Amino acid sequence: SNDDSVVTLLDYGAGNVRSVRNAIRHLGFQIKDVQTPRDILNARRLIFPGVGAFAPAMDVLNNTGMGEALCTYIQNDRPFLGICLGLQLLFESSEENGPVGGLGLIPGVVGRFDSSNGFRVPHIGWNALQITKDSEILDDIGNRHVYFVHSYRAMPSNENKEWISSTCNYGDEFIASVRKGKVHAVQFHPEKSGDVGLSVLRRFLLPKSSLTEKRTERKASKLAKRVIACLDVRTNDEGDLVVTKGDQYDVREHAEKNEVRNLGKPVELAGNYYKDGADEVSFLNITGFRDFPLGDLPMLQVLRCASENVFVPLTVGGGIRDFTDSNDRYYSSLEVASEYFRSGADKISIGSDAVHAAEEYLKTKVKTGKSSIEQISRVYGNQAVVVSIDPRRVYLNDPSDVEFKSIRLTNPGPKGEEYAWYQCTINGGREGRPIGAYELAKAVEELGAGEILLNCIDCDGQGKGFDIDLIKMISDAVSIPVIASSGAGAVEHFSDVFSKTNASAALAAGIFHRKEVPIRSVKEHLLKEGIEVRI
Ligand code: 1PR
Repeated sequence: SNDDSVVTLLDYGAGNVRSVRNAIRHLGFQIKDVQTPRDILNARRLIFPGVGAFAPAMDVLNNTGMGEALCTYIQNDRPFLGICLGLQLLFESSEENGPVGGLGLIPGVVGRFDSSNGFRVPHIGWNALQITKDSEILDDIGNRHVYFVHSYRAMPSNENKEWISSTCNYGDEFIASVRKGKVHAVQFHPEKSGDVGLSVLRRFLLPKSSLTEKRTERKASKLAKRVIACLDVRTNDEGDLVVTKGDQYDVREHAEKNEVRNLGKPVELAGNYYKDGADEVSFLNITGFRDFPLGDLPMLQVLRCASENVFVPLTVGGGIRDFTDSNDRYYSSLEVASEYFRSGADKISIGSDAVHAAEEYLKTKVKTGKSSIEQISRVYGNQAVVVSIDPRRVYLNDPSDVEFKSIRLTNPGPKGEEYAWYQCTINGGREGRPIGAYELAKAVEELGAGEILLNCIDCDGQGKGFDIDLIKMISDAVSIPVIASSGAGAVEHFSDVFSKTNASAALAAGIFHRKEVPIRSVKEHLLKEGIEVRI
């Protein structure tokens, strides 16, 4: 093969670089994997998508001699693109479980975002850049948003300012990209930033002459509110994996045959939603609590296929827990999650098992390190662990009737009840548990969840709007991002949830599947209402 079409990839095996691979291939390039330090020195161009935590990554680089090779390669001004941790490792040190020494090529310390000033950590989502110098690979970005997901960041200083090509604002002004000669690194994820991200990769991969100059206006902005399309997936009675959608979690047709509602094919719908402007796509394997997900090869196949053409973050949930199969083979929830990550997921979502873990934690006040949330977040980072809450409203006349946090309702209950608490459920709403959504949210944040997907069984599929009372209560209680879910039926419901609560994202299913409102219209409406979105 022609050398020009080959890209060398440094994947030290710590996590999911499938999306980077998919994006490179999508642009028509072949990948050569680094096996030895020599492969780094011989690369024509090198992409280093850092994944996982700083310290283990540095251990691998130091123990294999790759770190030294990387330093030589970069000091010789050879074409390099670092992504996310691949940017952070270039600095002197990081505070992540540290201080831990880095490659030391750029002056500065990588520190944690400060959540005390009301900014949620991790910084997850679409943000715009302030481009400070000519950086070539960023030339198509203009004021469009790119996707970030991280809890640590490097800050601009006098010592490193010659490196900085763009910054971003999130509580602090932090370094979004660096560039010196042919060496580039970005804190955001070009492979997850849709078209604009692919253009960054293209500009790095293609020699300058083959690109047409394109400059747009540069304006900084703030973190965009995300619009997420959700695909509830299950096997129908014929054994095919279909996208389905319930009313208050009931997915049966209630016609003569009582069959599972079939709204289309998962991979196809995910591709459509990506093209229509979804900021993320979620797959929930809604019968995962029954079937062992690693036995669920079709779902893994769905992820593999979807991630080839969808260049925004993918979340998958359903059945993530420790499991012993019929042959007495034990699988940890970490193994289950790892299989999902390898197949193309960027985040995994835990429902039922998070409820068990939170109940246990509240009872014992001890973090055992053994829960699925703890195991997975330790290896893949908090940002990769979403907890899906499936609460049901329980009406009350008097808030002191329960030990759980209750709220005064904006709209009283059917018997005029003025209060409610939100009871967590497991197994797709089939079983109520003695814990409220508020208590669960706080507990899972402490255990290491990086985001909360907040459903509401009462509102699911009703198209009457989100449960603003619930979403306000939860998004004010935690400092991790909250995704509002259940009940969207019109564009106004999205502006409502963003103007009345601190939700970071809104997720919907039925409204998109039934093609009532395209995602694009939701975004246009939000923009018109003065809410920051990625267009
Ligand atoms: O418990 O870890 O195995 O995870 C199971 C996952 O599957 C959980 O995230 C749970 O929310 C989900 N799930 C289980 N049963 C159902 C069901 O519908 N019978 N679906 C289900 C959850 C809720 C949302 C839905 C929104 C928006 N669906 O995902 O997409 O409510 O819908 P709308 O916009 O149409 O109102 P585990």
